[in-house]
Amino acid sequence: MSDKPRHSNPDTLFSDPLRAPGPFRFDSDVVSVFPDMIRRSVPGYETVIAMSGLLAGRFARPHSNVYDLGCSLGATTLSMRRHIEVPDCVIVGIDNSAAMIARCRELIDRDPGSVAVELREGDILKSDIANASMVVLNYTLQFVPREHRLDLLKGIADALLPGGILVLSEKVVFPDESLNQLNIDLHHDFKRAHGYSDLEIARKRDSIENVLVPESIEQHRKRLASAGFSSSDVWFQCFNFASIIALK
Ligand code: GEK
Repeated sequence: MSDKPRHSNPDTLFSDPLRAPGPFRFDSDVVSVFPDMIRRSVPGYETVIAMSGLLAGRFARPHSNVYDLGCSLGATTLSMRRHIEVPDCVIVGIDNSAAMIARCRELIDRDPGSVAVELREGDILKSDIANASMVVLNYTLQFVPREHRLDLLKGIADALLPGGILVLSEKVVFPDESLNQLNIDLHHDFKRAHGYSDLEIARKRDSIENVLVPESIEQHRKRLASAGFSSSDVWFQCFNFASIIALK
């Protein structure tokens, strides 16, 4: 499976102690280092992206749409494109960062895959989602204000065809305080092992606080049930990063 990370500049965004970090934004600076940043920051990222492709191979239906919500540079879109074999299936990638979508377009244009890909610059809370056999939210719901999460998931459940699937990957918190702290510490060990300094880790944490709002696996599963999904469970977890599949 060739789901290797594509070339990216090394992420040094938080290495300069004299630069005030400010709240994290998906701007052109982040875009230029994004593949390196996410691979070194999210334990299990490459596995989740590769397995999203396998899931698409199984769940994509002919004459339907497959959505990649918060598609960033299209890693999930490209992985799914490699595995979808049914006719007349369109992958719709949506992201509200203009810089992300512009770069994503270049990468998709370069990809030889034959499955149709439609990219939209826009807010996933306002996007039309319909006739879906599969929807993926890989590390995106955590950036959506909590008060809008249920409505978004209800819209996804309504848009899914019978037998459709949602893949929801998130940073998570744990109800048990000791386990929560252990998983945070292990995540920081993971980042250190990938070359981030303690200063970079601390500055990124300050910058992303209040922008990325994680919830527990229990909270996600409860919300998925309220949104209309008949079953859900974790299929992958590494420290405080988990991926859930939910069936309509
Ligand atoms: C990957 N899925 O490589 N509407 C549209 N896009 C949004 C919104 C919104 N309301 N909120 C955030 N985003 C990707 C990684 S990154 C995760 C996803 C991370 C977008 C935002 O612009 C960014 O591109 C993406 O969601 C989150 O598998 O950086 O930790």
